Parts: sequence; C-alpha cells; structure tokens
Amino acid sequence: MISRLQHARLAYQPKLPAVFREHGAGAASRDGDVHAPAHDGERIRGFFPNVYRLPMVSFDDDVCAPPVTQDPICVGVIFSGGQAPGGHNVVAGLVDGLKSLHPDNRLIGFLGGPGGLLRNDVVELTPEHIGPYRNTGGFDLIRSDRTKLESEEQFEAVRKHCNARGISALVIIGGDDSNTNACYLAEYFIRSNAGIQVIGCPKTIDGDLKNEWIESSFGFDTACKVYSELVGNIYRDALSAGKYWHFIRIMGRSASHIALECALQTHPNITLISEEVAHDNLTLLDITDRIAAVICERAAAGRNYGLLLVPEGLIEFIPEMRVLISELNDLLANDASLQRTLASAPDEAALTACGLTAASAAAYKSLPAEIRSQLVMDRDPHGNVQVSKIETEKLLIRKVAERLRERRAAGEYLGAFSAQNHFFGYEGRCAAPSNFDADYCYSLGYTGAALIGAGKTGCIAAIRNLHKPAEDWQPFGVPVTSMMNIERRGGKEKPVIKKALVDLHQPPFCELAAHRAEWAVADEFVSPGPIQYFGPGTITDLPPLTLLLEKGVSINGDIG
Ligand code: FBP
Repeated sequence: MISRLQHARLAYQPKLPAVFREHGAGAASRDGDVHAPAHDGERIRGFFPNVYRLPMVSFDDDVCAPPVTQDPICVGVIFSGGQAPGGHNVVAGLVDGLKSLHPDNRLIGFLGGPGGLLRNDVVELTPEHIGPYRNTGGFDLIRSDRTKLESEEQFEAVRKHCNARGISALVIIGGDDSNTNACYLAEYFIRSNAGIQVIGCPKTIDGDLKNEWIESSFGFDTACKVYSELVGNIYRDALSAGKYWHFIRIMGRSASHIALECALQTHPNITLISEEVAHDNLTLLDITDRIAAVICERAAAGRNYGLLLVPEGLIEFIPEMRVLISELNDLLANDASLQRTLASAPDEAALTACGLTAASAAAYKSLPAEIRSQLVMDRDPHGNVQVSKIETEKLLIRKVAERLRERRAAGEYLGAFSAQNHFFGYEGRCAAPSNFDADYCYSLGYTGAALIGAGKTGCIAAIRNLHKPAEDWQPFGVPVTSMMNIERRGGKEKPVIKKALVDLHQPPFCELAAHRAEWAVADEFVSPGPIQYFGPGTITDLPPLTLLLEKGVSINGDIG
C-alpha cells in the first residue's frame, strides 16, 4: 500500500544533466588531468600501485561514443552504511543508464549491504522491480549494513561471487570509509586480474564526504530539510507558549554540517559548532557560560524561551572530554572489566586508581551519572565510545541550569528556565528525497553507468555545478586516491578519504557568525515548512544553503 503522495511522486521524472539527456550514458568520455593527493602521494601510491594517478573522467556534450564493450554486461550494486534519502534513485539512474548503453544489460542488487556481498545474497533489479521505489526514501529495495570490506579474504570472496555471476562491475553506494574500501577492492581486482570494475557513489546525510571535487554527498539536502522543518515547528511552539527552551541535538557524527545547514535555514537563538569549540578550545564550562549568558539576556527582554542546536558529535570536540574519551577508550581496550568499576567509582582517587589522569578523573566525576554510564557502557564493536549515543543535549541542560542558579544567586538572572530535549536523526534519514536529491541521485546513478560503459574503475561518480539547474550539471568521475590522505586507524597508518569538517573560514560558517548575535536575542527565526514536491521551482528545487554559499550565491535575495 502506498501513500497518495508516493503515488504522485512515482510519476516524477528526475532531471538529468544535458549531456545524458541527449546521449544517454553512452556520452563520450574524456580523460582529464591527473590529480595527486595533496599530501603523502608516494605513500598512497605504495598502497594503490594500479589505481593511483588515474585521470579525471568527464563526459562530452557533443559526441555519443560506443561503450567499451558492445556485449551486454551484468553489474552489481550495494548500499553501504547508514541510510540517506535518494538511494533508490541512484539505483534507478543506474539501471536506466545501463539500459541506455545496451537493452540487455543487467543489474544485480546484493541484499543487506557489504554483508550481503559476502553472503552472495542477491536479487535481480529490473526496471519493473525498481518502478515502485522511484523517488522514495530509504534503502529497503536492497537494504544496507555496516560490514567493513577490508580484508583480502573478503575481497577474494567478493571476486568469486561476482565472477561466478558474470558481474563485471560493482557499484558501491557509501560514505567516506565505504568508498575508501571500494578503492582497495578496485586495486585488488586489478591485481588479481578479476575483470571487475569498481565505481563508488557519495552517500551520507552527514555531508562530510565533500571536497574539491565532490560538492555534496546525497541525502544531506533532504535530511537537513526535514530537520529544519521540525526545528521551525518547535521554534514556533516555543514562541507560542513562551515557556520552554528547546535543546535539540542533530545527527551528523563528528562534522557539524547538518547543524550549520539547519541553523542557516531556521536562525535558532544558539547554534553550537563543534569545529569552533575545538578551534577556540572551549571547555564545557565556557560553553555552558555562553549559553547561560544568552538565556539571561533573553529573560531580561521577557523571553524565557528559545532554541539551541547541538551537533551530534559535540562532546568529542570539547577539549577535556576529548582527552577523557581517549583515555577511557585506551583503558577499556586493555581491560573491559573496568567498565563497571569506572561506572560506579565513588571518587576521583578511585578513578585515578583505574588509570585515568587526575584531570580526566575530575572531568568524569563532574558529569551526571547517566552520561558517565553512556561514556563507559555503550561501546562500538571496536571498543570505542559511541558518541552518537551520548545525550549531550541533556548534559547541556543540566550544566546550564547550574550556571543559571549561580547567576540567580548573584542577582544576575530573574527569569524562569524550563527545558525540553530532542534528538533528530532517524526522522530524516529515510525521508522521500527532495527534488534536489531525487535529481542528483538519479544523475549519480546515470554517471555510474556511464563510467562503467567507459571502462573506468577506482573512481567515484560525481557532479559539478550543483548550484545551477540540473541541465547545466557536469557529471564526471573522480579517482578515489586523489581524495586520500594518511590517517592513523586502529593503531596503523592507512590511506583514507579525508573527512570534511566545517571550515571556519568558508562562507557557510561566516554567514552564521555574521548573524548569530542578532538571532540570539531577537526572534528572527524562520520556519521553512515541509519539503515541497510540487509548485514553483524556486521552492521545490532549492539546493542546500551551505552549497549555495560555498558557490558564492547569496541566500538572502528577494523571495517575493
Ligand atoms: P553514514 O555515515 O553511514 O552515512 O551514517 C550516518 C549516520 O546517520 C550518522 O549521522 C549517525 O551518527 C549514524 O549514521 C548512526 O548510525 P546507526 O543508526 O547505524 O547507529
């Protein structure tokens, strides 16, 4: 059973870049420049002798070239990692693009992400099968998981399964880690003469898979629009009732891109940006003092309500918490039995006896019991603390209330503070894609097909000019190694795609910094409302504001 909206959206034909509209995925490809990674090039080459220094690949507007092979091919596809709106349209674009290359080309979906690839669990994805999933959210067509493909045994299992099924290309739709691992797989396939191309596709709501070549990961736009709608609704409630401060934590892992985009969309009274907290070395006390100052100022103006946005990963960026988390990770990695002792340690002496430094013992002891327990009890499979599960919004409420009590005692605060906490994450990850994501994802799928047709491997499908109308978008392929740097992971140095954090010198953050003082005290909020799928293109097709700002486009123009 599908909703009326879903039914209407099935008829939406996503827009494609002009080059694909005219020539299908068989548009002629052109090899461009070779871009070495910014740092550690020679070390990265050592890991990827075959896929290092591949050229950029663009698609030509003027010519339609025959694909490398005239015979029908069979392609495999997986989703990897967390859900992001628009994934189904990547698959739709992929199947349509492949069919435009050859009507007998086939697409095989591996069920349940990389885990399904290892289990060899498949379904054939025909246009008929995909039909009802077009323009829908979620990954339920073939599902996903977080299995990491990183060992030679796993690569060999994938090779065997693909070779046995006649699969000559694999499309991996994932975030930075999944695309890094896709690159290892591409290298392995060349080394083992497997005859299998590997193409990546940039997915994640977090927006942290972006760089010189990738302007945005898909799903970011829709997720931010959903959260911004909710933030706008809550602000309006706060304004109507006049009695609550809403502390809202928003997904996004380490990077604060989602919080920043939602802030630009809604103008909250306070937005914390983790990258700024780290840059300015702000302690928990500094942060809560600043929040309390805004609350006092608003109270003095008769406004005992407001809204604060907290990025999911904030706690890791607060200097004393970062040290504490790292010490806890090391201690528990060596001795998991310390979990209970740490959770119930009566005083700082007992904590230092467990191995914490005096400063970390004091920081730990200052936290509320639930947060202490979340820090030591919730561990990921690698034994690290799961920062996404730490309820930082509740921690801030507790600490801000303490600051306000102190200010009241000093006669500086006469207001009333009552807070509500929220966490937005899963509400946005599977939303029906905005037009931007529907078009972008479909075009990415098509680009994947074109790269396969052109015989490429070890690269990610990407699109330039996303701030322009879709017909002016420029699809291309970017070699994964050109985005890599060397990082320490699991105690070893490893080439990985560099994660993008919020850049404090770039226009999106500068826009927030320029306006936040006025948003703090006045009620300058904006309620963007739900995503619109029908209506004028100025409303339905708007890309993320951060993307527009990064492209030098003003977001404060006349809206009629
Ligand atoms: P990806 O990085 O895999 O795209 O996942 C994004 C995300 O939604 C993060 O924002 C969040 O921290 C995480 O997934 C939560 O994942 P899970 O539901 O598996 O715990």
